[in-house]
Amino acid sequence: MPTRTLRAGTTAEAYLELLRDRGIEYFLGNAGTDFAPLVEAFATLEAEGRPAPRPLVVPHEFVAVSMGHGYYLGSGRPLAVMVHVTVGTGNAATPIISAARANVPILMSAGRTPVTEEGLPGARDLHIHWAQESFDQAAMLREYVKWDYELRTPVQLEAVVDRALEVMLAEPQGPVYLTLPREVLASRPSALAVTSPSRRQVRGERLPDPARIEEAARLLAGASSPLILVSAAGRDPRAVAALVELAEAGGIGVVEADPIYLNFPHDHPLHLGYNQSGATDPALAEADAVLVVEADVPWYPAVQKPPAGAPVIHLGIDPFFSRYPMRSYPCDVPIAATPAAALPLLAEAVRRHVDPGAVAARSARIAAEHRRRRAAWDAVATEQATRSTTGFAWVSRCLQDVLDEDTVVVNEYPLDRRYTAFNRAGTYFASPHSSGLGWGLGAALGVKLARPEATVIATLGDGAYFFSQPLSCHFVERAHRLPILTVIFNNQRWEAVKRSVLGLYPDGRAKATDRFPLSDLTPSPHFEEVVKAVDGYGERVERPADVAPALKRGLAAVREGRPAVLNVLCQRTP
Ligand SMILES: Cc1ncc(C[n+]2csc(CCOP(=O)(O)OP(=O)(O)O)c2C)c(N)n1
Repeated sequence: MPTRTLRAGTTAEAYLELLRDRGIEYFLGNAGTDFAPLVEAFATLEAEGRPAPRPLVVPHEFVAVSMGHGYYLGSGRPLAVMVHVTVGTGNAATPIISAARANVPILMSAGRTPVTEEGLPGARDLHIHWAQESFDQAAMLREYVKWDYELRTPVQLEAVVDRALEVMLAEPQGPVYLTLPREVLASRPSALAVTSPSRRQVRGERLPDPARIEEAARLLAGASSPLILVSAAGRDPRAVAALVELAEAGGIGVVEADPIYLNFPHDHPLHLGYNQSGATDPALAEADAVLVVEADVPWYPAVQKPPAGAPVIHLGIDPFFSRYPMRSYPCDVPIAATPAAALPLLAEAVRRHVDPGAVAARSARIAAEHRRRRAAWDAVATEQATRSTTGFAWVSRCLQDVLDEDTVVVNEYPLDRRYTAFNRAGTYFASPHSSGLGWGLGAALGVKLARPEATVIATLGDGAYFFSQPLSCHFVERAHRLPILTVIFNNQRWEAVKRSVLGLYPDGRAKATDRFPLSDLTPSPHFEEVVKAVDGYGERVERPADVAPALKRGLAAVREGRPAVLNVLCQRTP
């Protein structure tokens, strides 16, 4: 069995060397006094030319964890994040919730205040070391991580690191949390022998139950208006091609339900669009068999449900969303499997059962509806081009016009997919449905870290920009050479809050008086100035005609290596 000896001047050195051995390329840190052994270890490993993950300083924990999230989306590889004891963990909690709900693995770690009050190297020597101790530090994250543990002795190092990686990479994936007490990191073990490469492999697809594939195929093939609803299958780029194969095999229309990835090419004639919160969709009303693929909320039961007689099939790695406390969607046929593995099998079974004539007729009917919907969306975007106030649809359409093969968009929700066509897997990422605002900018930086050659654009509201720790993000852009274009859809309010009031109180006092306290963000800051603090490019954009040229200027700045921000004053409905 191949082994490697880690020289291990300290446990911290051994830890970093082991992480690199296990494929962790980046270590994003928001440091404190608990990091002293790690800072020393990084310096030692660098001076001695020994392997270690690349350390990147990130000035806010929210950004560091969001970057870890984006890095995984962009590369399919996890990285390590480390924060300062209890207080750093508190700041990291929201993006950890996002990673958990999106099944994104992150090796999340934090120091522990020294346990000993004297006597050991690393023992307490500051007032914080008493007040920062907690009875159960991991409790802050426990509901949202798959595993938590504390490294108690260097003897355990290999076992603990491999356990962390094994659990976070096993499906359904998710973040794990490892605490690292200062005395343990500072301890000086003798050399540690570790197995290398690791013998704790987690590779492998989850294959579906063949009986369920057969059952689902018969239902889809025998229906006259089958429908696919998909939200997150595109996390695995292979699933996009597999979904196309299935849709074509059965002549099945596809609606992306609050998609957080590109799941199905926008221009494909079987693409029927996007479910809109609060709106009904005739495609769902007419469906007589529904396949839900990786969608936690395929429809809003209070607004519209599939017809009572339509059988519902759920396909996904955990089609029951077992970690959600409550969720009651009917499920007649469960298919618990890796979508990229299950969808081709389902396509093949559908082909066996379906009448090719019916497929052709259905496909033609859906393609006509696809064209009709597309034309209506185009009309909305074009009409906004000549308004005096800029509309969200028009900004989205202008963005479409600057997309090229190498552009990736990270959307913290204002970009409307109806007006921006994404057609290739891995070119679009949106915020997880837990919606911990502030995720988008950090996630976009993570995508840029994963794909340095890509042009990365972050789209977010003025509300989300506030939440994103913007100066930390812009610092990271410059310090770590990760320039991206940030487009702020600035409607000068939290419109989601206002809309929820209108939804709940359609005839209420707030509407009648046009007063929506606690949702107004005026006077709106000169957001475009913030990025100038890191020598970036900022521009305020007011008129529809200025959007496209501003996007080109912003992208030109990014290509020169400068972070760029466009503060676009616009309204959802101009
Ligand atoms: C951390 C966090 N705090 C508060 C909220 C509640 N919230 C949801 S949407 C929203 C408004 C976001 O404003 P903006 O990004 O400008 O988008 P808009 O709704 O105006 O389109 C708020 C405050 C949240 N989702 N996350």
